[in-house]
Amino acid sequence: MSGLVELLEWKMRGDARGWLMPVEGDRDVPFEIRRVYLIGGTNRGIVRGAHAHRVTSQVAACINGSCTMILEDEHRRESVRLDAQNKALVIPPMVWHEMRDFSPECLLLVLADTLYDESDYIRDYGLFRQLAEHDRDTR
Ligand code: T46
Repeated sequence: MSGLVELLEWKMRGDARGWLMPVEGDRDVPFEIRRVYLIGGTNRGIVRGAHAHRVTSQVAACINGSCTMILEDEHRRESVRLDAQNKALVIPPMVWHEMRDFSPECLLLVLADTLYDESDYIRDYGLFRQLAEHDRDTR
């Protein structure tokens, strides 16, 4: 069984003037991008996320500072430190995710393949486990 953490390494193009990092839908992320959001101003002790999405796929990278992302599916719970602008994490649908240990000035960029829809969220952990285990049993 492969791991839950799938990282993408975005290419940074640099010259004497500094760097530029392009991110293109269907090329640098595994979907067409329909939504972009940024998360900032979060203190170290705060936990964000703590939900899964029914259908949305996302990719997240800390474009400043760092944070830890915890991922969980029906089989396993894994964590990864997002600590470089070009280190992007794939967050598939039906994966519980939490963000913790935000560094000062952390800026988390998230790209999604859907528009915002609250009904896509599973925010109840018990319900998430039930649905994930049901999916596994019917596969
Ligand atoms: C996720 C993790 C990584 C909107 O109005 N539009 C949006 O596109 C989003 C993402 C959120 N919102 C509103 C909904 C809430 O009133 O922004 C508020 C904060 O959202 P939430 O509490 O869900 O934020 P996080 O940091 O817990 O989770 C976010 C995303 O919502 C979520 O999809 O995967 O970051």
